[in-house]
Order: sequence, then structure tokens, then C-alpha cells
Amino acid sequence: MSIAMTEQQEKDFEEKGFIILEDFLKPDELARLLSAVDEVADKVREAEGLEPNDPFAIRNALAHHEAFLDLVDHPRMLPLVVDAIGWNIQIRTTHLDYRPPYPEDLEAGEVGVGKGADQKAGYRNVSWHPDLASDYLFGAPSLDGRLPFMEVKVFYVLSDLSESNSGNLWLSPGSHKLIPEELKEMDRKVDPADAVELKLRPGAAVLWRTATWHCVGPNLSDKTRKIMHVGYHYRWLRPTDYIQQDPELLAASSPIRRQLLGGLAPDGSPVGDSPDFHPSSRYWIIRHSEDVPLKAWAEEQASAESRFKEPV
Ligand SMILES: O=C(O)CCC(=O)C(=O)O
Repeated sequence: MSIAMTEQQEKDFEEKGFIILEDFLKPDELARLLSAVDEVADKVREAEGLEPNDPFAIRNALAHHEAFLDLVDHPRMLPLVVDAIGWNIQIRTTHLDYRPPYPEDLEAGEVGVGKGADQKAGYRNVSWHPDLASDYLFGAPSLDGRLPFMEVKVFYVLSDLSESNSGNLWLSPGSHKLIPEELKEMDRKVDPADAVELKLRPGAAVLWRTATWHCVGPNLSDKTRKIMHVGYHYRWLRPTDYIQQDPELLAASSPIRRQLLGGLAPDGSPVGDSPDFHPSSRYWIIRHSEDVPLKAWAEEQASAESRFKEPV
């Protein structure tokens, strides 16, 4: 039973692979995030010797600013995330993408094909792909070539992407049901009839299955693309952004945030009560409810929701 998703959202998530939430961020949340982006951009430029018009992306963005960290358990987004993927989750990645307008002499390649000068110049994710399907992940071992459902991301739009060619995210609705190999066979040329360029205002959010084929269009506008993705996957998979988050950050977090940051309740061995002869990872077998406080939270939310829906 869903906590927050409407029937239409459930249908869209299942069939298209994504749900669009216009004006999701409140003006003060958006202003805080934009100021965080500027602050972090200054630090990245200094650390990496970048010029103001150089694009960059950072991972584990949550560790770089409290405004980014606060997105992981955003009180209006978390219920939707749990409806989409369940409560047994943690963060795989949080990334910030900062992409100033293309230099005038840089020619954009055909959208999603990844063979243009922009791809060669190092602009990231300009070719169509599903996440987690590279050769050394599910591309190799999967027998029927299908990607299991492993992950959702929330895409937060911080700058104006309402016009075409502003560094928009493109999605191919329903492609999460296809086999990633097909995309390679198509030479990454997705039929325009099977693709949508999301044209979204600042403050919009998109909850999406990352198995959905996606790419980033060129930024031919005069505005810098500023966006974040917050990715959630199952606790029994390994995150990409960290082995363990900073212990001080974990200790200062609420139980639910600690779970999302990949932490366990502080006492006991991470491989259970009998680590020598019967080790059993607490990421796999849940013996202490404190390791997954999101479960009780989800159950409580669901029963409150069903009480609310009961006819009087
Ligand atoms: O920057 C984006 O919006 C897309 C990022 C992306 O394609 C990815 O991380 O796989």
C-alpha cells in the first residue's frame, strides 16, 4: 500500500519509469540549495584549478554541504522514494552537476549519440545509457540481459531548464523494460519519437528508475545548468560514493538518516552476534530493527494513511 504516491504516479512510475513533480522545492529550499552550489563551486574550482566556465560534477555531494545532505531524507520526498523502492535502502550516490553554457566554438553532437565534440571535450553523460548496466556490472553476468530493479534517483532541478538545449535531462519512457544491449545495437540512436527532453523550471523534481535510458542534452543556453541527483538503492548492494560515510556524520545523524547514509546502529558486530562461525551481515539479515528504522516509519506512515482513507 502506498504512503504518498497517487494512482497516476504509480502508473507513470511503472510504465514510463518516472514521475515529474513541478515546483517541488519551496522557494527558500531552492535559494538555500543554489547558495550551497555557489559555495561548493568555489571550493571545487580552487581545489581542482578550474576556470569559472569549466563544467564539473562531484559525487558524495552530501558530504560537501548540509543543504545537499538534507535532501537525502527530505520529508516530502522520502515517502515517495519508499513507495517506489521500499524501506530497505541506502544512498548509492549523490551528485551535483554544474555545466556552464558551451563555449561558442564547441559544436554539440547529435543528442544522446555521444560522438560529438562535446563528448570528446569531456562533457559527461551526453550519450544515452541506463545506469548500472556497464560491462563490469549487469552487462556481463545477467543471463537474459535484463536489468533487475535496483535503484531510483531523485533529480532536483536547481537552475532554469525550461527551454530546450539548456543541458536538459532526456528520458526514453518505458525503456527500463528493455534490454540495455538493444541500445548498443542501435548505436545509441534512440528514435526521437521514443524520447522526451524534460523542460523543467527551477524547483522541479523527478523521481525516476535509473534503468530508464537517459542522457544530458547540450547546454546552448546562456545559463549554467545546476542540478542534483540523489540515488537510493538496496542496503545489500554496495554504494559507489563511499565505503563508509564519515563516522562523525553518522553519529550526528538521526536513526533514519544514519540508515540512509549506510550506517548501522552503533553497538554489536556488523556481521551479527556470532561473527566467527556464523557471520551474517546486518546489511543482509535484519536482526535489529534499529538498523532499519525506515521500516517502522514506513509502516506507521502506511497505517496513518489507511486510517485517513477509511470511510467514516
Ligand atoms: O546529469 C544528469 O542529469 C544525468 C547524470 C547521468 O546520466 C548519470 O549519472 O548516469
